[in-house]
Amino acid sequence: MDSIQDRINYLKNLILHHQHQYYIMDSPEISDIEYDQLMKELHQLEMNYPHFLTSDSPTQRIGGFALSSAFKKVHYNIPMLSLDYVNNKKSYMEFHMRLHEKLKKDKDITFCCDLKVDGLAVNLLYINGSLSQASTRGDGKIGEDITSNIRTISVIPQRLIGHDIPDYLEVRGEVFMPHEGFKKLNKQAFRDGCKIFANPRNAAAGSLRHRDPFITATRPITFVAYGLGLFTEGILPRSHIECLQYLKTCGLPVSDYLCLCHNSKEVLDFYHYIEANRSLLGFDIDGIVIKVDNLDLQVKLSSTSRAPRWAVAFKFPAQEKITRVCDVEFQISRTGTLTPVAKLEPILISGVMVSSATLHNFSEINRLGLKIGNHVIVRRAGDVIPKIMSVVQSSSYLDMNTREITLPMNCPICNSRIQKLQEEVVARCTGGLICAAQIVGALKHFVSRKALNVKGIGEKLLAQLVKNEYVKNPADLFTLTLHQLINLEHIHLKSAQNILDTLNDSKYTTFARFLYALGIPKVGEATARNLSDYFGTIDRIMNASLVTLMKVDGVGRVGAHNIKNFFNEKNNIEIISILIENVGIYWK
Ligand code: I6G
Repeated sequence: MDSIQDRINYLKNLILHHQHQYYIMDSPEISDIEYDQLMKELHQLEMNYPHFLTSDSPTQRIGGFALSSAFKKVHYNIPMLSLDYVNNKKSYMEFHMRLHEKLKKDKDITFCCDLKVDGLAVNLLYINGSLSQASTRGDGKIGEDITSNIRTISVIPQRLIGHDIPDYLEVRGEVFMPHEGFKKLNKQAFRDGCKIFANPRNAAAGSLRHRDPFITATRPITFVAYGLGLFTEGILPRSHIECLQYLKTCGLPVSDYLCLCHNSKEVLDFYHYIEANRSLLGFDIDGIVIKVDNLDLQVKLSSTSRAPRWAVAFKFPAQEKITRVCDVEFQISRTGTLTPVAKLEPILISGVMVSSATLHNFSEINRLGLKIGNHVIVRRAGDVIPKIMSVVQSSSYLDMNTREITLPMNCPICNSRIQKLQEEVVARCTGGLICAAQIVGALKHFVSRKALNVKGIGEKLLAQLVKNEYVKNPADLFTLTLHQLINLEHIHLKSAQNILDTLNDSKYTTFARFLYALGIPKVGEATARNLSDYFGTIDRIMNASLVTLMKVDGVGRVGAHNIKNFFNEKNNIEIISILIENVGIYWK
């Protein structure tokens, strides 16, 4: 077995490698959670075995930044610190009590709370009101000069507005990419065959530290100021909130979500409010930041070499966790499409036990390169259905006994054949008329105005009929009895009789309506009419080749396959023959 020191050295080297990939190459090989887990393990080992802790350990760096030789270095007189963080109420209350003890204050302390935007900290230097240099946080003492790139961000003023602007003013804030821009950027990158960014923070980092500012200019990044660095006299704010209000008057963007809280209860209320509404913000945050508002008190509390003692980040529970895919099942939607669903080893994500995640369709499985048995990163954000983000690449997770995911040949619900055409992303169950998963949708379509036009039968009634097992396919509608109908909720004798009468009337229809009513995918009303005109009888359509079907106006390759597969399914043929021969549906 490796010694503790070997493991520490291994982790240090591995973390340095991943830092290089992330910060210098802009090409991360592992996800943020995997990286955090390596850091956590190293941190834990160094805490348990402090004699192995060295000053060059990645855990001792602010923000864990590596510096690239591509950018000029910038030295900070006032370091760009990190923030300590808490991730539960108990730890937050400890921070709160610590402040009261240190300040020997029984009375309430005012806090200025803000969002912890998931971006990159930067320093903007204004000399005589003009933007003269911009730099990354780097290791906190030395950052990288990214002035040309920062000048492309339109919300950052090149000149500050107003009077009494200090000759020398450092503004600190966060560069980030809102969701909308991120989605557009990745969509375009996909079309162009370029690199897809893993998340908005990665995209913002890649954009901000791009060697070509013309590329940065095309990227949807923005900025919000969160505080001041070094400044010469001119302004004399007494509180943090006044600093931010002042920056706003100078033309700099500051947070729209600042909140002054006067005690721990108000801070916790703000935390819960933001957590509940974070999905509406339009950009990623990973918590809130709580700062002592009074600047004199900040000075009294001072900072460590890493972080201010007067502030803390209160992080939200992680929305992403690692777990294992035990199996993949296929669900049939109301329209017959197959959705692969990953069955997971249950895992608690932001307070909810997650045991399955959608995989959307087969190309998603291919995109992820997913196999049963893989460890994956699962994301659960707000009320959105849990989603698999990626397969874990880290060698710390050994995936034994993995298995390819294969499309079933037959529908798990009705056993009809599954169709997957090359040109379609989705696979479909071909048992449209009998499949229990599709039946309410199929019946709704069957009775709709442009199909058999049975008035008085809506979705709610159909759902009741299916639930009571009175109806399993469209032919069963015509065997309904008055007794069955009045047994249902909200159906009185008169409306029950009306339903039976209209069902009876609907038996006389047109061939085109009947074809349309079958609900064959891609056979809409107009195509059904064309098929009816071209073939005239159902037997001729059933026996037509793909080539002949494609001669009909509106029938392409996919449509022709759908028709062929529909009529190849014996369950469908059986229902059609019952409808025509037993029920007595007819047309002239
Ligand atoms: O990285 C940060 C993000 C947001 C911060 C920060 C912040 O306030 C909203 N505030 C400070 C004081 C520091 N980092 C050091």
